[in-house]
Amino acid sequence: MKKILVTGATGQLGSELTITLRNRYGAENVFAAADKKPALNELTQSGPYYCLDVRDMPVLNQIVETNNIDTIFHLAALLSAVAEQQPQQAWDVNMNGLINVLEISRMHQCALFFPSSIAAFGTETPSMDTPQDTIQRPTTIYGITKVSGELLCDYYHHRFDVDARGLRYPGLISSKTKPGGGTTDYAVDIFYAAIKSQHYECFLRADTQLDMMYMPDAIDAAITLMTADSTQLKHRNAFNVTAMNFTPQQLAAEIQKHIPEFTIAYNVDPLRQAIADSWPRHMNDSAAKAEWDWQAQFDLQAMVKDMLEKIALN
Ligand code: VAH
Repeated sequence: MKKILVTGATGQLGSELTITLRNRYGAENVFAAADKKPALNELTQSGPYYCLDVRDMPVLNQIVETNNIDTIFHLAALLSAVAEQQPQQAWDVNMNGLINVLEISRMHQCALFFPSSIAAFGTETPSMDTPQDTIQRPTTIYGITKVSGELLCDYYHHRFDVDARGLRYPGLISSKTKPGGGTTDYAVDIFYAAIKSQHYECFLRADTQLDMMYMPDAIDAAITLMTADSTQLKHRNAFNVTAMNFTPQQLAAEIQKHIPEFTIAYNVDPLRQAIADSWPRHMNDSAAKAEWDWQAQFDLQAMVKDMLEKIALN
């Protein structure tokens, strides 16, 4: 990877991935792009930044051609809950954006990273120890764009030899950029509430068990996959990866070990509860471990400690 483009660079994953890539590959070699100009911050001040709507093929092509981009981390997408409120827009951004990036990757021989999700599975998928290869009939528009994206990326690899690789991420937890419009956002919001008011009103049921991952592991997984020996990859789009598994009740109990006065209440959002209930409880990520040595570093205890320390400093 020499010249890298990150789309959706102002998002929860994109903002931290861009900074990490700039630290590793040189700020001048990592081009951040997002659909609107954010406030001047570490992202826009630490390296090149473009305003880009990924549906705008001529602008996307011009950015890739001008800068000799050889690797694209395509993160621009509407997340599950916000997508469910505007399914046509979600299909337009998530799928027309992806087909544009795949076409650009084909024309300019770029390697491509595509973030899929546990959302790519549905209620007929085995919910515990969810296999790498299994039935995928998601019931959300976000999940439909993710499984369609996986199939498109595999197609472009087999048909046009595009070096497309992807991960099925669980919920991501980060201290720098809040997520926008996801079903797992509670697992980030709860930390800010715990520090600010020692109380959090959770929009998912107390017993909603989901796979989760701390941002440093999510970034490490993306970069390790994209730099892995492609001859070792039996799967490509997209590897199951997970790091921990908990319910809101279990997360609250871990926070209470640090903030004893912290309390949680539950005000279930039917839309986001229905989305979460359609996802598996725990994925099997043995294929990622076998094919490119995936190994998470943060478990629930380590993540909670680090999150509280980092947010307290913000
Ligand atoms: C969402 N954070 O909630 C994303 C993610 C597994 C969840 O894809 O939509």
